[in-house]
Amino acid sequence: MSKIALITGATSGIGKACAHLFAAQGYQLILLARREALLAETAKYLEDKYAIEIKRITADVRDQEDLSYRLDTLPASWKKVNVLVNNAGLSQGLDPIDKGSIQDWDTMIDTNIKGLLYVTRIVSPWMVAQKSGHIINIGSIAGLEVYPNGNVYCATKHAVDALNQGMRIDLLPHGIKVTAINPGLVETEFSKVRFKGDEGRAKKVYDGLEPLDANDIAEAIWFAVSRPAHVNINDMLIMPAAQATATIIERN
Ligand code: NDP
Ligand code: 8X3
Repeated sequence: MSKIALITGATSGIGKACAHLFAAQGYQLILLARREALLAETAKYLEDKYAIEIKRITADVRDQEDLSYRLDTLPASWKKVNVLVNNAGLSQGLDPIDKGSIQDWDTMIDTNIKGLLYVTRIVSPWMVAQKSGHIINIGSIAGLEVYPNGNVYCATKHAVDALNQGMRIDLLPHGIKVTAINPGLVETEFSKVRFKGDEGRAKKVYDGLEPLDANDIAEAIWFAVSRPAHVNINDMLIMPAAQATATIIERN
């Protein structure tokens, strides 16, 4: 059987670009996200184009019980996951700490930290049993720096950075590689989601610069995954050429 990659957040942006790239490399895919119709559309396109098999998991990474049920009931042959891309994540709002929405904070913490942990807790024992695997955690420049009003989103991505390091230590004896991919500005649905559908505000984030696109990040993920067995990329920080730090951006 071909290699298997499980990609969370596969309906859009970086996760969807990864699904396309891994499919092109002949991987069988387990694609997970909440929007069933988009998941089905991507899966059908890739199955037809690359003659690969795809399992769709319509699930919310915050719902531990449902997630557990859906992943645990996969056939045994599909649990031989070679690559897990922990990508599902989001930002909600951009407010100072004294004005932040508690609901936004809960959503980010539950998705970016707890959701990533829930998926990892289910899949990592499968990798331990087979004594191999590669976990790719999608962090961010926001996990290495803190910017004004980024407070809770930055905290969740700092947590991803810590978890990435912790996973690497704990899974080292089991032959499992762990890599963080930390992007700067990537134009996806991310800002539309952050600003709750305000397309004008979302577009302004990328005004006057050429941001990364989702495929730039998928290619970096593929680079990490395709290294020889004795090489691990611990982490990678990838920025648009016009962005030096989270806040220093050259706009024309
Ligand atoms: P998108 O909004 O385009 O994609 C996010 C994906 O995550 C969607 O497929 C969405 O699917 C999924 N998702 C969100 N919440 C959940 C949930 N509760 N359960 C399951 N799936 C979920 O954004 P990006 O592609 O940009 O974001 C991907 C990752 O990259 C995130 O972790 C983000 O923090 C990170 N990142 C993004 C950067 C950027 O500038 N865009 C820069 C640095 C990091 P659905 O809605 O169907 O569930
Ligand atoms: C997404 C990049 O700078 O909007 O993680 O936080 S940023």
